Amino acid sequence: MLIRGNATPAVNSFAEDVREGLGKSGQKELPSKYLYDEVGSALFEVITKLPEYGLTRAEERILRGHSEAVADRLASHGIVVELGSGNGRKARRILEALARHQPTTYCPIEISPTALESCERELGDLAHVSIVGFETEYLDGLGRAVARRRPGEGVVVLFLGSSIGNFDRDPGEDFLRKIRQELEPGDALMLGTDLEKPLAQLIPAYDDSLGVTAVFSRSLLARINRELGGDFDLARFEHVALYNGQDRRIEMHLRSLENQKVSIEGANFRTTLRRDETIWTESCHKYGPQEASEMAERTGFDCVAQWLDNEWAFAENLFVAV
Ligand code: AVI
Repeated sequence: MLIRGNATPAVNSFAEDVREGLGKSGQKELPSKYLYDEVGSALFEVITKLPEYGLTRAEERILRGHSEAVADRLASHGIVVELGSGNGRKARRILEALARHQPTTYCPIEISPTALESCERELGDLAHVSIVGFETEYLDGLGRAVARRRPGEGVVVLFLGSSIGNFDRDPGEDFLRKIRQELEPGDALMLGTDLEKPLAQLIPAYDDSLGVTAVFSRSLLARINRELGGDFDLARFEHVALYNGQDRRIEMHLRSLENQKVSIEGANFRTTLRRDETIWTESCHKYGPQEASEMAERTGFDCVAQWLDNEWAFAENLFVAV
């Protein structure tokens, strides 16, 4: 079942966000959420398969190896809500394990109807699992999924893939607090956090040899051209992934290769870019292994378990709402 919500950010708010981000007097920026339209999400799916990007495979190994242990701790949790499920593939092991204890409802939350349809295709064969997808923003969907709980039934929220890392640290914790507000004590949150690692490994993960991440980043300019009537010449921008050691994050930027003017008719906006000036498109924060339990403590959870991958520094953290 697919329940539609207020998913589609209005063209107006896209235009407004673009105008605001590119109109800044200092560092120009574009909100990374606009990278994940149908085209960007398909490109991100390819990124997850790249040899340089070990994050997704690390998380899959952990989930494959430890889903039974998770399910044993969460035996009364019959509702699984995944924030940003993509095609739902990562939830399979957890759902299989939980459904061995009781019938389970899987609620993927996505702004993309195509992703929700692939969840149904990907997971429709699971015994004792019913799928109720919500095409809406994360917190709206979470509230609606939680409202389906029966008396005594627990909820598990999956926020996987280190998506928390795409928030700045303080707003990320605010978001965890908002998740907590939707939950009851004893409900759980599985939170994936990508860990700090040597730059020789980290930089290529965000600047791969095939250039897929560069295309992904530039796809945001193509989206502005398509949806807002922009005239970005994509060939005049180069993808840059740099590590900000103070904030412990990868920053993805698009660097202007020359002095240029850009006009975005649908946003009623014009700007100029100097040669080497950048547009900041995404941040990917990295964590210390102990940082998740500190975040849990500050946001109303207890980190009751953590699993690490042996090949790629990544942590899957199990939080329980206190
Ligand atoms: C979606 N998110 C967790 C990815 C990351 O690693 O932060 C986004 C990404 N951007 C470029 N490569 C991956």
